[in-house]
Amino acid sequence: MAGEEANAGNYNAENIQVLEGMEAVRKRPAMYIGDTGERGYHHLVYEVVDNSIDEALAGYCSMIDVVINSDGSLTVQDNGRGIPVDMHPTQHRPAIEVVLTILHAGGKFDGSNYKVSGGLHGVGVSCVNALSDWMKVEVKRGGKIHHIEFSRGHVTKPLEVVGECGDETGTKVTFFPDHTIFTCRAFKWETLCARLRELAFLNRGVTIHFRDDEGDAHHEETFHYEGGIDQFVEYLNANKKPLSPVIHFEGEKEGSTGMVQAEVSFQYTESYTTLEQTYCNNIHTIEGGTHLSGFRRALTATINKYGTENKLIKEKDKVAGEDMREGLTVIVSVKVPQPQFEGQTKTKLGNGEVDGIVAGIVSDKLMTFFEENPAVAKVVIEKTLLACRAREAARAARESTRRKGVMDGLSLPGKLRDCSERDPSKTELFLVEGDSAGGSAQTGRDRATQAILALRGKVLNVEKARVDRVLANQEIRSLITAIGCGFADEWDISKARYHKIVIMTDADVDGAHIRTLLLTFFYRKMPELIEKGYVYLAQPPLYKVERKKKTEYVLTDGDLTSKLLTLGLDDFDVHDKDGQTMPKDKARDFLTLLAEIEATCKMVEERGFDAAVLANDTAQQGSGASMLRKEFSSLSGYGYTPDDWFGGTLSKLLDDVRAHGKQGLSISRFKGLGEMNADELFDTTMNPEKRHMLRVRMEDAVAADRMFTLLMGDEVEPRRKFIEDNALNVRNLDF
Ligand code: 0RA
Repeated sequence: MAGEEANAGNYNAENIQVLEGMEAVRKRPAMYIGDTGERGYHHLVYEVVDNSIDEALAGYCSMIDVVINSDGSLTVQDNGRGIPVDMHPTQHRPAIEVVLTILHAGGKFDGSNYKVSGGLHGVGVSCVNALSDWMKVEVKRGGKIHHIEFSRGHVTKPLEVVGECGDETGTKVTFFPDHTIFTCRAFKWETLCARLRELAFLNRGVTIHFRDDEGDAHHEETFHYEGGIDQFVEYLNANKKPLSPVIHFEGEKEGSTGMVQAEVSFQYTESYTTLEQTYCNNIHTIEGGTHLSGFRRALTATINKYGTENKLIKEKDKVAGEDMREGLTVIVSVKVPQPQFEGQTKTKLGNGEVDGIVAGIVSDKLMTFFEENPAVAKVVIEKTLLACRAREAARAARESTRRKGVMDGLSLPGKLRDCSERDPSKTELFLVEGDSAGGSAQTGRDRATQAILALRGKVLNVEKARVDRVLANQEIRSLITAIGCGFADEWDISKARYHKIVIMTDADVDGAHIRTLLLTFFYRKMPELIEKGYVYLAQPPLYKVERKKKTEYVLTDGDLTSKLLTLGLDDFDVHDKDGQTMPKDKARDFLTLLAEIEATCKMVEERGFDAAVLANDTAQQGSGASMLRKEFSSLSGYGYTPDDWFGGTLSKLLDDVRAHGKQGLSISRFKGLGEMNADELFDTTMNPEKRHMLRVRMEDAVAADRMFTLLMGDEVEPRRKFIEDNALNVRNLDF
């Protein structure tokens, strides 16, 4: 290894410590960063950014610049104090080397301020170094620019001064993850954006600038929120109708391990859902914990007290905490010196004293707020009472059906065609729209392990209904009973009757709508099914392609094009602008690009734009325009211009090759699942040996919540805009 060579000849106790630490991380990367897939890969970035955030929290840094570089590496630059570069008193090496090569040495040496952030694993930037093929660090400090390089955690270029910087200070870390360790290959813009935006909300005033220089996309965003978590709440509620202003409280109190700081920000909306996002030291505590329980306890007690004293809540109203949280969006953010994380995913705050600290801050201030804003208090309590009555009605309805034996799994819904296997880890439930597809699925299925539930008509939009209406809906009752876990208070994941619940809908607008309604239901009412990875989307083929006696099924339009082009190019030569024959591989790439250009032109023209104008005018905005320009810039790599496309030369070439590929083929497009016969449906979509299914994952709760309120909520205009903005991503749908 390069690092070992650089240090060869002067091994001592410290070198061995470094060697062992870095090797330990490389041997068991998952133990240090969670996993070596997409999550771990992005986690590297968070570890580095957290150090800069710490500088900001300590009051020394106002700006953080993150760039995905064109070579796939990533740079984080800040204007903090800069990592110390002087000799370390006991390690006899520059301090920066110690910080970057010794595990857990990332914290400040002087102990003056505890390390506040630190990602989920809080392992420090030395782990990132150990897991990077290379890392380059530049520090501006004491008037000089210092530079040092590493490979896989070992120094390859010792610290040296490379220039002067006046009174500027800061740290710039660039690293390239080691692809022999990670299975992920690239940083995702959306993933990093979500976390950087969240960090900017949580650390009011910090400016985080983010740019993507990889590929042709060139995204760029700046996150800066003077309003901090108040603006976070506004962001989350962007598509909901507010019932109250955003209310903000903060305070701090000495705890057993040092000063605990807490801030909460919340707002009531007309929605029927609750969104509670909690953080400790900038870490999203997905499983909640003592900060959340403290907030809830104070909210319940204060609303009860105010409501009773002002005769808005009567003795007979049996309001529960959950009633008071209907339509509530809240952010709780605490800073705790020595946080304890518990729970299955170690994202539940355990420090007991935080409950009382948060509750104390909220109760005092909320009572004063209600007294000063009686109109808001009244609206909140009215909503609470409505939620309470709906919950009571739902419970009464549930009890009466239970007496009739409908909800207890003893009597399954009549429409369910169950399987014979009883071990849920081996069984699958297919949710199908309509009777004709249901019929094919029933006949084609493997009766031992596959159950079918045919849903008639549209599933209720649970985003717009209170719990009593949800439970009154027949399709939803069938779903609840078939799945077997119960509902709300009685929910029990261990009773799931299937560990695969597969949404199987047509690839058209209606199918997409039903799929969204079902996903909304699962996300809002049975989120644990999604968290556990039990929910899947079936991927039925769009086309049937027959050649001679052979039948093939094709999943997407893109796959069909690619198939036709491959067949078409078999005995068809393509020439470049100079008349030279293109090699087959290149010809294929070229024609694939032409097919993309064709699809994009069609898309923008359907939306009423002139593709030729969009392609040439760089002032034109919108995803269609930039995508087209990107495609034409790739085209210039083959020596062709947009005019060659719009003039017809290239589109004719594409048509010719495709027509050639089509010779002897018979292609039919499936309009819906019902058009497939039972065997076809099983072979292409249900057979575990051959099918393609997508597992639904809860990647980002913030993004998911916003999307569901956007797609299913009341506000029409933002929904229209969302669908228009994303129209390019839904080429497979029959719009
Ligand atoms: C150790 C000590 C000090 C700062 C840092 C590390 C530090 C690390 C990183 C990583 C990225 N940006 C960073 N900025 C600072 C304290 C320095 C002092 O006391 O002057």
